[in-house]
Amino acid sequence: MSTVAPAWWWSTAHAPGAIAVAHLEGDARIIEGVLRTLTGKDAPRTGEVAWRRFGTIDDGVIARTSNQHALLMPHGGTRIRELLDARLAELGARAPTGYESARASWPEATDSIERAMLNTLACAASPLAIDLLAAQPARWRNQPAQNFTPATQPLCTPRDLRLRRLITPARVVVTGPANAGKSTLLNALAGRAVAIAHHAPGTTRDAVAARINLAGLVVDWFDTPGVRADMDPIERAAAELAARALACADMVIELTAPGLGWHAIAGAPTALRMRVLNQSDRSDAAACPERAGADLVISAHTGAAIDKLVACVRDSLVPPTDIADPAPWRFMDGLPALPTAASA
Ligand SMILES: Nc1nc2c(ncn2[C@@H]2O[C@H](COP(=O)(O)OP(=O)(O)O)[C@@H](O)[C@H]2O)c(=O)[nH]1
Ligand SMILES: [Mg+2]
Repeated sequence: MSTVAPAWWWSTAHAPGAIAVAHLEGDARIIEGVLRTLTGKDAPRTGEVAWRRFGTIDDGVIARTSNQHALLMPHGGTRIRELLDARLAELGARAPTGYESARASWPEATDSIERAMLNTLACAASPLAIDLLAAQPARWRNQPAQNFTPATQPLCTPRDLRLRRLITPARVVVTGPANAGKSTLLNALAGRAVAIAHHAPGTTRDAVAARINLAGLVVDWFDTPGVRADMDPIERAAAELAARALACADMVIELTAPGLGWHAIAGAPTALRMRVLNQSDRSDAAACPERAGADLVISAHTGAAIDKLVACVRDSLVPPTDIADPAPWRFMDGLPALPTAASA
């Protein structure tokens, strides 16, 4: 039996009203104990509604909507709410947190997993998340040993974590020598002038970031200033910002152009890496030595192979096989434990 404390929250606004509505949810025997101590009488049975005294605080109606859930409806005075909050806290109930807080937000959902999914959908950054999230309640319900007790141990697989990039944008950091075309590339991807692109070195005096949609995957794209010996204080500060972005990058793109060479830059050890040769439209691009080390050759000016770059970054961060995998996705912490091979 679960010993998780019951959750207690209000679904009416924190303002005076005739009636207020509060929810008590948790293990059936625990909420029955809480209601018995609060009212001095047995809790209503599932499906029943009863009038009860809430100790010396007030009187009102209790509706037992399910084994694990009851609605309490006292009068809607703010003082009554405060006193009930304090009494319920004394009895061990607490405000829902994390995974459970989804319960409060989606009363129309049929169960906890659907509420959690709707909560996540509401804050998912990427269009690619929509269908996959919508499919999750059915996948979790089909798990034989599932019990919906919030798991305390982190049970995320690498796939679970990669797929979370659909919800919270991954960080893509572009590095490379001055004049490689880093700012031009960002502007081309963003479809507008986000960064100043100019052939004078030191033009990017700020670590510019933009949230961009890479064919369904939304990422935070960081344009960094080239590092030079004679940087002024503003450029140096920008370079420090860039170093910080690099340290927590999910992906580092080394960008260069014909004649500028490859410059390996340190970054998060776990970051995915890609080498891209830009300015393929130039006449000297076909035979330049940088071509040999490039994963991809593009032109930020003409747009050549930009669609390939977009697909490549998207599919590296969130592989299509992760999306196609029919296994349930642990899209937030606190979801039920899946049966392991040993327990299944
Ligand atoms: N021919 C050509 N020039 C480019 C391309 N991308 C950028 N440039 C030019 O290269 C210069 C430096 O570009 P910028 O984006 O400021 O480079 P950054 O220093 O890496 O940010 C500018 O004059 C751009 O117009 C490209 O694909 N082809
Ligand atoms: Mg620049």
